[in-house]
Amino acid sequence: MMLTRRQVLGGGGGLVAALSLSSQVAWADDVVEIRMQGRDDGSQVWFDPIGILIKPGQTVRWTNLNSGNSHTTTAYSPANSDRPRRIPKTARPWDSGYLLPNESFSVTLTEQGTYDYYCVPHEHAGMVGRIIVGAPEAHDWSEMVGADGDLPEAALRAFPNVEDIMTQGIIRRG
Ligand SMILES: [Cu+2]
Repeated sequence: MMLTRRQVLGGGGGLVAALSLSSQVAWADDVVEIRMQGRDDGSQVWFDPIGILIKPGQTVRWTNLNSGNSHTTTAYSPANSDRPRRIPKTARPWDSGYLLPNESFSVTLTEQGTYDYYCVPHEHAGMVGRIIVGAPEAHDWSEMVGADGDLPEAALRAFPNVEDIMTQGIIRRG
C-alpha cells in the first residue's frame, strides 16, 4: 500500500502524541535530582539545575557532589532564620542542614507555586535555586512587596526567570 503525504503526516503526529504522553508520565514519577556543585578551589559554587519545573507531588533530591565543600538547601521562609517568604503560603519550609560530600536531602512539594531556596554558607556567592511546582498563581509570593527583603544582590541576580522555567522546563547551570 502506498502512503499519501497526508497519511504519513497523520501517523507521525500520532506517534509524537504518544511519545510525549509517555514522557510526561515518566516525568511525574521521577525524582528530580539537583546537584550541589563547586570548583575544587571553592571559587564558584552552584545548584544544577538552578531552575526546574515539576508537578505537584513530585520529589526533589539534592546531592552534594562537591568533594571539598558542605552545602545546604534551605527554603526562603520566616521559619529559617527569619528570612523573607519566597515559597507558597501553605507550603512547608525545609532546611537540610549541612550536607557533607555525597549526602542527600529530599522534599516532596505538593503546593503549586514558586519556591526559592539558598545555601546557608554560600547565599552571598549567589548559590540559590528556584523550583516551580505546577503553575504559579497570580497571588504568588513573587508579587509581594518585601519578598526581596535582605537577600544579597548576587542571590537576586542568580534566580532564573519564572517565564524561562515555564517554557524551558529546566535551566542548567555549570
Ligand atoms: Cu553551598
